[in-house]
Amino acid sequence: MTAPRILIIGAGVAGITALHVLRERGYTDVAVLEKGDDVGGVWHWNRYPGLTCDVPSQIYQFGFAPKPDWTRIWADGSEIQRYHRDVVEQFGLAPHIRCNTEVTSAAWDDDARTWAVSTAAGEDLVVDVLICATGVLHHPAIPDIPGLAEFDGPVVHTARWDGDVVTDGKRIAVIGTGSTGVQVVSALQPAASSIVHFVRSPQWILWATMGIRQSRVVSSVLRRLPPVHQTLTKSLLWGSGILADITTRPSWRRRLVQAYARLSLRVQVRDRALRTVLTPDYEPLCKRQVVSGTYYRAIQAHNAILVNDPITEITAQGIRTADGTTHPVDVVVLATGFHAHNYMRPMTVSGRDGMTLDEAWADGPRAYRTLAVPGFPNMFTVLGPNSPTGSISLQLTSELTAGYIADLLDHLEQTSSATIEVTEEATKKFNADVTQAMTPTVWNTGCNSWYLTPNGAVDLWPWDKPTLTRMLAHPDLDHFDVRAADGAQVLSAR
Ligand code: N01
Repeated sequence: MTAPRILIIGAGVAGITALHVLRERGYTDVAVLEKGDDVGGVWHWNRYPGLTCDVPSQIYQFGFAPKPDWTRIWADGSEIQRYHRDVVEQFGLAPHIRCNTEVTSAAWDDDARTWAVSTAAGEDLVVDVLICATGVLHHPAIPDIPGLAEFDGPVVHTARWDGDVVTDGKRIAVIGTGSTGVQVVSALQPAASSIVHFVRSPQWILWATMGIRQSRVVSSVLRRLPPVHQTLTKSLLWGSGILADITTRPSWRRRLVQAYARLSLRVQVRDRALRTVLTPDYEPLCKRQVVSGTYYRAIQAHNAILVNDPITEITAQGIRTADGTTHPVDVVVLATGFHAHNYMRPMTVSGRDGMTLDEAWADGPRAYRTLAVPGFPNMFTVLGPNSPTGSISLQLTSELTAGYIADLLDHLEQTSSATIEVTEEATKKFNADVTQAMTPTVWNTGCNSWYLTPNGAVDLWPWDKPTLTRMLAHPDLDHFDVRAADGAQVLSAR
């Protein structure tokens, strides 16, 4: 295959990376379709008050687009979103990206060996290669609470924040205690009339001062001296690699971080009864770790109430809990997370012999090394199943994955082949290795988190960064079935 027509779905971190890498590798016929009206993915969709990235900005950036002059050590959502727009402009990616275009279905045509793609606007496209960069935390989970639709005021999910909703001076309810719930409570509490935080499961919260500014002097030095900036970034990336070690294998370092999480609660919450309510019944780090320097102060403020009684009903005026209390509120904020295992669904995807993705994933999402699914030729995922969302840089992972896909496409060109599909055997072996390696991870120590698929598997990368880098460095062509245009198998040269 020469000059394949490539379609990338999604213009978030994964899609922007894939587009840039493929262009750098000489692929010019690349289009990106994006459902939203802007690039940025989660950073476009999430605009709730207090949105901050809890990964240091100097490593929350593309390797190909270093930014020395972040204004904060941990940037807020709007600065990260501006960075994504700037990268798209700076690298000339904009002409390839079409926003406001939702892909609704993609079907593999066995005869033509192409993908037939349809959009919500009724447009039909034909491409040779499909890359799904559709994100993980994208589909908001709306809780099934009786009466939610009857509430007589604004109800807003954090991932679809409505800037017109007034929260200052209002009685606010926040449901959910993940990273988002903790950030939004901290941000809304100071100006609220009252804020009630409904905590079904408390989270361990690591104390860190998130608001530190990066001084202009530092920005100027990093801008003028790229080697210094590179050294800083490399050091931080090396340090962040420890997170993968801590989470995937028991060690003294894991115990140290866990002790720090317990200490963070103990030191900041002196009231014994409140501390008991805020103490989770599982190990720190088991869920996606929450980091905050403000939450414990906010929840102890005079206008804040923590409620851990289960919610039974939402009425027109408030939220009722199992003990019979009704908490009157004006605004309900749902910080209730995402359907994290949907990936490209609800798009209808059908592969070879008409097999749908729902059928292929009937037992939960699975892929080969996060990026290919048997039965779906010439289709790839970036940040697909078992990606290291809990431990390793997603920008790095996206770059490695895109490079790997480019290697596969190069192979198609070099062998004049038409299709490439990962084998069932290699995928089964990879998934068996994942299951085995997941045993000693902290995510597997008995908490309920969005990392778990409905059938209880941990949908994360169970190894460290060197393993990720090695597995995504170059394709093992023996794990792929390569075919010529007439369907004849093309054997690997090795
Ligand atoms: O979502 P979550 P999130 N009644 O799934 C509760 C990333 N992120 O948006 O634990 C009552 O973690 C649910 O309770 P329980 C980060 O990766 C990053 O907060 O199921 N409660 C839980 O407390 C993060 O992990 C940043 O018992 C209900 C909460 O809702 C990921 O996004 C910032 C309920 C959902 O927590 C998701 O975080 C923000 C119900 N019916 C987010 N249904 C950074 O800083 C659900 N809950 C990078």
